[in-house]
Amino acid sequence: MDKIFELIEAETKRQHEQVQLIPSENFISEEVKMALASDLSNKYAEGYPGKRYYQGNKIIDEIENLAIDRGKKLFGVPHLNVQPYSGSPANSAIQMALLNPGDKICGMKLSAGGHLTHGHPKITFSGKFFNSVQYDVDAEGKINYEELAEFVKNEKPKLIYAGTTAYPWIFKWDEFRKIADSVGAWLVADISHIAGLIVGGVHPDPAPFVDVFMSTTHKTLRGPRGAIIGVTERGIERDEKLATKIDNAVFPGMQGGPHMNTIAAMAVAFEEDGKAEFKIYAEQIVKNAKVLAETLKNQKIKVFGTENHLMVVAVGEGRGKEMAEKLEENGIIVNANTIPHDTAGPLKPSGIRIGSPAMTTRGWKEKEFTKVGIRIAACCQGR
Ligand code: DSN
Repeated sequence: MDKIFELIEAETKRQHEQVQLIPSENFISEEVKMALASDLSNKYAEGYPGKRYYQGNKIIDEIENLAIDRGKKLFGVPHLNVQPYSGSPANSAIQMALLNPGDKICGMKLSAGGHLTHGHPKITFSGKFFNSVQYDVDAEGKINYEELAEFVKNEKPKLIYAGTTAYPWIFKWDEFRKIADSVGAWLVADISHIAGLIVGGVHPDPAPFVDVFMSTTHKTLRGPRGAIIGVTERGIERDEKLATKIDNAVFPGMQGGPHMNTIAAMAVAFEEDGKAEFKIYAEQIVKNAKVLAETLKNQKIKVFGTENHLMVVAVGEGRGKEMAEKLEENGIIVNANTIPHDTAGPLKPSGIRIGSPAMTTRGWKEKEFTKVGIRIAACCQGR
């Protein structure tokens, strides 16, 4: 056997033998996997359905239209682009569509749980080409909406991100809307982490409040690695050309040929995400995360969260990486993460981030999450 297949087999075994608690990871269905490994990978299809630059795309058009229709229904939006290769390219395309170089962009600080592509200064596309201002969270890791309103009124950004990678609380979309309206800013939701919770009905839906949203499709949505950009009714009311601007920014603005195997796999996942079983899955994700957080708190561990699928756990100043490695030795996979107002900095963070989506897919319930919580606490406390 080619060495690469031996390695793939070894990785599959690792994924199933260890406890996977990285909140952004999940397990895809066999059907999603079949679409990903299909001959669609062979086809070039630059352009959009009905407007391709290459011949031989009639079936491809049907596939992309099916993915779009299923996604639009799932998220209740009038326009959806399914071509972004992943979350960072999707955010870059949104910024290209809505901003000019040097415009002011506002996102949550990375150390507070925000994402690199939401204006992290200096080293990212969004922080280098735009004038970035960043908001923080309070001592409990929550957004203070009054302070954010003041901050935005002073800074007057052109685009505001509501979205995070390590935020364990429910977003107040209506507050974000009021704040964006106070300065006439575009409001963009990055729902990459919580999209599955939204379509599963356990987190409020941003669509009535934001202009645009984006999401990766491989986290709580349990689809392939890829991303979508949705344009809402509100966004189109504000600018009737918004959908075209977004599409043009994705292709030809940022990308070339779409990955049609990924788009077909998204269509499969969207069908799965619309089923009644998926709602039960989404509810169980939140129940499991809550039980895990409570178990850790009962062991006198400082936990930020949780109202969703993840929590950030303080493990001692600068000791996040060391603790993540120790947990790995015990078969538990998490990632080191900054805690709110971390004094040790992002390269030596003081926390770990833990999430429930993957093990919930594997059938774990409260009993298993309580047990693993006790094990994690013992590791953190050197027992
Ligand atoms: N890497 C993703 C996560 O783990 O949350 C965000 O891009």
